Amino acid sequence: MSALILRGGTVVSGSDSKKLNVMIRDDKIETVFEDHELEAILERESDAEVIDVTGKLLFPGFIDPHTHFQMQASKCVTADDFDSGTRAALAGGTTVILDFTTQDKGESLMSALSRWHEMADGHSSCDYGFHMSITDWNEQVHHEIPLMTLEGVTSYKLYMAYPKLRVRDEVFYEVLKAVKNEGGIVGNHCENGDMIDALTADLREEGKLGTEAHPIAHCREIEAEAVQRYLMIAKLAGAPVNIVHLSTKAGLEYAREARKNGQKVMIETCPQYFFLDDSLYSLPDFEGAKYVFSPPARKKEDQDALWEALENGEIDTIGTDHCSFNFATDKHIGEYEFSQIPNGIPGVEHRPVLMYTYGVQTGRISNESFCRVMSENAAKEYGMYPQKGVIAEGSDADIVVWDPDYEGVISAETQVQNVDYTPYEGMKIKGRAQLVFLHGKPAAAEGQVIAKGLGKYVHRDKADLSFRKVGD
Ligand code: DUC
Ligand code: ZN
Ligand code: ZN
Repeated sequence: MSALILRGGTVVSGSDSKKLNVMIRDDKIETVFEDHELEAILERESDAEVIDVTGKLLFPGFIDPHTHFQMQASKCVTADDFDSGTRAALAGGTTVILDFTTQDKGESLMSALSRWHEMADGHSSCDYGFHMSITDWNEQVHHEIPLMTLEGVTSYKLYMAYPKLRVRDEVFYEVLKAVKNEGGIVGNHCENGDMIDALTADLREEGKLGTEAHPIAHCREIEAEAVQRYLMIAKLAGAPVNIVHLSTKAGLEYAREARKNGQKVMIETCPQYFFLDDSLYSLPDFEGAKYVFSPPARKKEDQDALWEALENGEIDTIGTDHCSFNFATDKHIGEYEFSQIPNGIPGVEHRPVLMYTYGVQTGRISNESFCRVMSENAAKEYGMYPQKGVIAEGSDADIVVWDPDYEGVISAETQVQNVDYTPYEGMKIKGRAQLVFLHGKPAAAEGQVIAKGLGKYVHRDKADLSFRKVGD
């Protein structure tokens, strides 16, 4: 098979950026080389296709470690399934998504995993893997944990909230110990479910049923206490932990303290916690429902704390929690009471442009930090490195040719996501994925998918958490 050469670009990794050429053969990166080698290589590879990417940045394909595609809520299902969700991801430069497989009560983990494979296999345009959400823990499920490792599942999520999903603290403790033995990692939805229920009951009694009640029922203390409790359980279990979708300054401070005391704590946050605030819940005409997700959008003080943490390298990964519900139909299920609004927002398509525009272009983070939180760290934490997360010899040829100068505006009208709004409507962006290679093939260009259905299941290995040193 003849080679493909990307010539003249700047290859970005988590540690540096260098002007380098990249040669792809079939689905792998064959070599990365300097200009002085170009002539000899072109002579040897006389039938190679050469694409000039001068002035562009080359990033390893982005990884979104947090999506919910084709997720069943109590009265509806998400607008994006694996078909549209992975196309939207790819269009924006994301070449791997990790979705949440959720065990039903009484179900085996194997059965839950098979259901997710059925939804995703043959329907995906970017690569995908699965975290496992355990909702019903027992001895049989315990024995399935090593089996999950063999199936390529090394990360888990448990919930402290949501009646159908949440598990008791002792289950957290048991799962943390079992997953630690497998070299995996457990994430937690850090919200105190009992207190959400109690505050919701109070709000109902007071007749406060509009969207502005959502951030009250899910107030900051609800998250902070859950973070603190999770860290205490992890300490007793002697296990590393992942705090997913962290939204508050108070939660961040607990995580910092635990790190200082020697615990291995991974932190994920999401674009919505940088860009959206709780004033949105007071919008007229039920518009606030577009922003009903959990944990909710917070206050400026929390946003500032998260930006500072990102700048300091304290945030490991940025996921989207993409969970799209149409405003015109699904969100209106909760028209008479906020607690009935299906929780979630879209974001899988726009995460790269948002974080690049408002993170890199503003000078808050470097291209290298962007590379770490958008790709490299997730590849390591979730057992995919160096197959994913780096442009290097032998890695999968998943490459984003990034145009740092493109200017545009985010709009639902032009998005690939199959949902009737975007929470980022009208936001200006600078930079975008001009060309996206998946397994060595051009799969998306200028915001549109050009090769559908190339996505494969990523069989993942143990977590490599060495990039987060104990104590930092
Ligand atoms: N939060 C949401 O808003 N939706 C899906 C799951 C979650 O944790
Ligand atoms: Zn969650
Ligand atoms: Zn989620």
